Amino acid sequence: MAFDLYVITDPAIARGMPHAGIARRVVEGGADAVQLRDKILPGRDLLAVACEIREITWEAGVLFFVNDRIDIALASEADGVHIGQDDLPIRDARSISPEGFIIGVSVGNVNEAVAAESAGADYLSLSPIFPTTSKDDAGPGHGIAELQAICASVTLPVIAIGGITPRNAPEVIAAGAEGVAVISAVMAQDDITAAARHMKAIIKDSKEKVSKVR
Ligand code: TZP
Ligand code: MG
Repeated sequence: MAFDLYVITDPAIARGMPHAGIARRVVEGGADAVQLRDKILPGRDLLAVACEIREITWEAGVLFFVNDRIDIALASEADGVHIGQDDLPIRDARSISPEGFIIGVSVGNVNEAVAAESAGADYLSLSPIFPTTSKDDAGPGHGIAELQAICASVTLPVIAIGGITPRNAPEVIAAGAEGVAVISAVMAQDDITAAARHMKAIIKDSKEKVSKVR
């Protein structure tokens, strides 16, 4: 699983561009994973969008995740689902998933990270690392120290989310994150493809520097 650049779709931040248009552009810019996140669309419409993104990501060999909705992830043959602490428990999600289905879990501290790993998550995310206005209830930033502590306490890949920009991405990777997930650093930019390409280059460069040091 390559997770360097993981992009979460948000049409509002992309000034009205639809989810599939965003997916097409970020895939062109080298995103390794796309997550469809929409808290408003009815299930039927969300499934139609998921199927469109599934086509785009399949063609490009990019991972595709659906936020929260395992039903939509399964029906669209997504690679996986991304769930939070209040969503379906990991073991229940696993029990209705096919072999190889990827379950990502949001965690907020070391205890939740260790619990998610032992319940069978495939990757974890910590959010927000830095303050962000892209998610209403994101809360204050956890900071780099919490990210480091989580990365040190599990063997699963940890994705860092929230307030990540080309400027601070290197310290996030240096703290042990396997990749970064972004909305505004890519979607709020005029050229979404170029912004994704720039972010990906910074992440790859940071990972190379980290691997030389370790
Ligand atoms: N989950 C936690 S923070 C966040 C999500 C979806 C928003 C990340 O957006 P940005 O613009 O990259 O801070
Ligand atoms: Mg959620």
